[in-house]
Amino acid sequence: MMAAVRNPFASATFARSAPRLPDLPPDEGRELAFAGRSNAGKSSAINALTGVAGLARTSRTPGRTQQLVVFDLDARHRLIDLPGYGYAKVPVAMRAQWGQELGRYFRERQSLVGLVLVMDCRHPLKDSDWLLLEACADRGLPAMALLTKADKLGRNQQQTLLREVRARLAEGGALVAARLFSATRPVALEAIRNELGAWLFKDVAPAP
Ligand SMILES: Nc1nc2c(ncn2[C@@H]2O[C@H](COP(=O)(O)OP(=O)(O)O)[C@@H](O)[C@H]2O)c(=O)[nH]1
Ligand SMILES: [Mg+2]
Repeated sequence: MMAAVRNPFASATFARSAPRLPDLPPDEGRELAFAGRSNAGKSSAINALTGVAGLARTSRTPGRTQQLVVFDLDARHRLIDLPGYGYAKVPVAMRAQWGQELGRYFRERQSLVGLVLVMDCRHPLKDSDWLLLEACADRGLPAMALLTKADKLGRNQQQTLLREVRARLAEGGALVAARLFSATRPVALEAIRNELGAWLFKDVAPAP
């Protein structure tokens, strides 16, 4: 009999909201960051991956709360929900400040082991997404592009999109795995969990 497959993220609990970088937990242990444009489906992806309904707050209207949200898996492993970017209604000064904070987070955070870049599959790889991928590449950190809301596309469209995104990533020289994802109709959820779990709990390079 096959052993039941354990979800490496099932133990996630809300730990804290951090308005600024100094409010994060001490830079020890290992953490995986989730980033993406506002409304891309970041919170929904965290809920689907952890299997903890309502863990990360989802919303129909892009929020203005620009905070880092920390979810603990155990004393040494965390998920970080980074503030969404690209939301026009956030005041320009605030956006600029957050851009700098995010940049600093990616440059300096030692416990960061990888990025999950959540993108609405209908609007992939915008400029701000590339900035984050470049920040990861600069440090040799692995990233996974989650092309979410895949349920909005037909099967053929999904495969075409995946091929296009992979080609663009390869062209950009990025060390990035691209996966289709849907929070409402989970596809390959277990494989994605295991892949990300390996980054967080082991020290392995991502598959292309
Ligand atoms: N159809 C569909 N809707 C989704 C999916 N993921 C998120 N959404 C919806 O997209 C909106 C924004 O999602 P949310 O997770 O709050 O995005 P965030 O701002 O990136 O955290 C919400 O109305 C979600 O219900 C998905 O995979 N499929
Ligand atoms: Mg969110």
